[in-house]
Amino acid sequence: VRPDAIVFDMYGTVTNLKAVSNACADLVEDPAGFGALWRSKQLEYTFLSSLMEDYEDFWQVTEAALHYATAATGSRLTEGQRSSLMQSWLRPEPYEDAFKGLQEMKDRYPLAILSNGSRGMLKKGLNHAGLESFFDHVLSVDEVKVFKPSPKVYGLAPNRLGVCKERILFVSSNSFDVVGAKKYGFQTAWIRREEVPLDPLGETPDYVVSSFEELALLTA
Ligand code: LAC
Repeated sequence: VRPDAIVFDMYGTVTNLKAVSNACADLVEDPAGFGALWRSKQLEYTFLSSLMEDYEDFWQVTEAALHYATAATGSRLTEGQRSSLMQSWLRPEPYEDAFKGLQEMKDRYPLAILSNGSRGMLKKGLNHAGLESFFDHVLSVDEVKVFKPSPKVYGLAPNRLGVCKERILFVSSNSFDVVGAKKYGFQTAWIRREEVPLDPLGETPDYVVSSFEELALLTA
């Protein structure tokens, strides 16, 4: 596979959510359940916000989802604790294989991030993860005020990179994201970080890989 550029999803793909899990572990009774509910509501609210055409950025959506998860689980959190849970989103860590794979791919391709994250979250997050220098472009949905999987979001990449969509390989661990990216017209690779099935919607991804090292080999 030899695309002209590779574009990556951020959360759960390049960086993990360990800081979020750790923050939950310190503050709530059932951290795994709480964390999963928080993440799923966060994504649900992105979809709702897009459908209602009433954009609130990823930080606001994440905060709303945290309020929901807190209320639904009957957790008691002080304002300070809530804030420390939110701050954990600004401390993403790179997956180990992502760091290695990106190092190899960086020499061969222009690389970009295309994420639901707000500009501020992405800037702080990539800086914290030590990944800033890997990416030629960091594209946030903030620019189009709608979330993935809107084609308007994916359309940011060809525009900014100056590469036509068919020549871009888009990589995400989030099933809905690869489905949307494929529908838009990218080549797609699903990085299967968890034992979950693919959403049976739309077309299947062009490639399924288990790590960034495998992805680096595939694009060598
Ligand atoms: C992102 C979410 C989907 O980074 O993880 O866009």
